[in-house]
Amino acid sequence: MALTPEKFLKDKLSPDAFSKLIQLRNQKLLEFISEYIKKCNPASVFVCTDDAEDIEYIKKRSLHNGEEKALAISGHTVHFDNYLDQARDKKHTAILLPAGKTLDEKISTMDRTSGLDDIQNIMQDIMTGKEMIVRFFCLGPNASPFSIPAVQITDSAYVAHSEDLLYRPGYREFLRLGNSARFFKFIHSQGELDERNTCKNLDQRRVYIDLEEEIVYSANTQYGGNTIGLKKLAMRLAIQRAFNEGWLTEHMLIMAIHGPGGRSTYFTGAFPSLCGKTSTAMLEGETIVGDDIAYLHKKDGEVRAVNVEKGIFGIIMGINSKDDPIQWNALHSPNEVIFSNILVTSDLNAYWVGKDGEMPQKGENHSGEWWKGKQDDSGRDIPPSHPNARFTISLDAMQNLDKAAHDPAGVPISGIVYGGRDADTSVPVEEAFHWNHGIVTKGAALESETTAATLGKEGVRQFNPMSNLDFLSISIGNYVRINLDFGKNLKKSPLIFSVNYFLLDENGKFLNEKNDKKVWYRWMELRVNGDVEAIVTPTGRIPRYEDLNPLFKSILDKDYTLSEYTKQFTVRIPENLHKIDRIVNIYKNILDTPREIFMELSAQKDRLQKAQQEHGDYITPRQLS
Ligand code: OXD
Ligand code: MN
Repeated sequence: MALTPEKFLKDKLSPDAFSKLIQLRNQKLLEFISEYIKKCNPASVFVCTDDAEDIEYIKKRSLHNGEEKALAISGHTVHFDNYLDQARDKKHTAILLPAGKTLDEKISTMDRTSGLDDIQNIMQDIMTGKEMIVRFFCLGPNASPFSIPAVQITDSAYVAHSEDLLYRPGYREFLRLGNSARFFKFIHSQGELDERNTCKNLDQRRVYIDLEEEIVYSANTQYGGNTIGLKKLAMRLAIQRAFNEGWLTEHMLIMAIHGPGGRSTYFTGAFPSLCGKTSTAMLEGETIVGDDIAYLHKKDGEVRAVNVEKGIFGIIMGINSKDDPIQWNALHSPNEVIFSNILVTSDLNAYWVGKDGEMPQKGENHSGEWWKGKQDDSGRDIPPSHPNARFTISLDAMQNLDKAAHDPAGVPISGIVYGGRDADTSVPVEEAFHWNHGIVTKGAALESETTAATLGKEGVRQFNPMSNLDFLSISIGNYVRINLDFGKNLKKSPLIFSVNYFLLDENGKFLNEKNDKKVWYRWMELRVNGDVEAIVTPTGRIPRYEDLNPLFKSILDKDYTLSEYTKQFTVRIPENLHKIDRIVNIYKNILDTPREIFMELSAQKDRLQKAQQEHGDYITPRQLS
């Protein structure tokens, strides 16, 4: 007769580990853990509670296993992923769907039965000789109606350590909820490792999301975006839950912009990876709630949001003391930081592309021993750090953490921002006319050029609704529909904006500097509070020169000229019309596209064509005011 999970666990685990699990009084949890101990067959199991000594054990294990190495500054470590495991593997990531169910072809899916067979084979005995770690987390603030408890099983102490910096502790949450905990489940194994402690069997790399059981499987990979279950893997599960329950899971930062008289106005912002999301959330003078994933609920007619995380898995390329003083300080102070895929110099310091100072001539990086001029197998120079090299740090180490960051009730949202990597179409900042106009033309129509955050070619313009395409577990049409519906019955709707940090002039030069965004956010803050007027264009409302000029002076000490303003805010009619055609064609092929999409896009096209007849292809703000 098969043993009950309790009996199996009692035989298999140390008395200490068993007692930690049994205290949680959750049968489903015991079943899940015992099933994967049987399957993965680890040599031992460590159950990690929220206690400091358990957490310390994980950190020590990571160093002991060689998954992380200590650097010169106290608390800093470095981790390397395999040279070919440096980003999210979209090709081997799939949502498992039961027979007969389909999603749009832009969402990677797979038949559930074949997917489960495949992953169960891969997971068989995958932890032989290794220690399995079981950890508990809380997605969102502790004891909050927004939050979702989660359990992570992994054989990587690096993954478990990263999650400690990134997520709120969950053992007590499980204790509090007992059998009523509706939790997400994550099971990860890095599989066999090579002499550098990086994954050997990349051909067996898999990330499968089983919506039915709310389990995510990840195997033969170490890169955080593929392995840190609670990050982008949990997001797919949460998008489905949000859809079923009428709230939103978004790829969004949350921050407070500090306007006149010390007022705090909260914004969320959605950007694809490597498009300035973290640097926006970190703007000097403002305060951060979160930089990547938000849950949004409606409460008493108001939109409120929480940061699902409590730390940053940020892109390090380009961080320098002038543009990013807060991150710079945090990365140079003795606190816990895990660097990944940077260059480590012989004196154990971290170097990355875009850091202040001279580039070292040699060191260790994601390719192993590195020297200036080293080339890969195809003859391309290997940069000192990978463009997707990261740092993992707790937000508590940041001077700019917002005072409401851990509030279980979330923060009230007054503005929602969408931005992508767009060389030629949208102006640097623009307000939508109303909720549906914003959701459709700024969010659902978002396009961005691909970046190093995912494997594959960079710089290709891609459709990426709300910057969330990679993480959707429901159809695109349904996803846009819930965003449209979310705007109904609000006492005061948040204003919706687009930003574009990547606009180029006719010679391919950026029209803005990195820090100009400080001004755009202060302008949006003034708009939300009704303090400034705006100019109406066919695509939305843009700032007046007379409002931006003093903001540039006071915030950046810059003399912002009328000619810069005119170049940046000229409405580019042909580019905007082409974009509408591209987006309409996409939505025509999506089954359940809400009709509001076609209505808003067609109205925008009419406005653009009318303006074109009156003013020509390129219309300056002066012509419209
Ligand atoms: C991330 C991503 O790591 O979106 O946040 O790739
Ligand atoms: Mn992200």
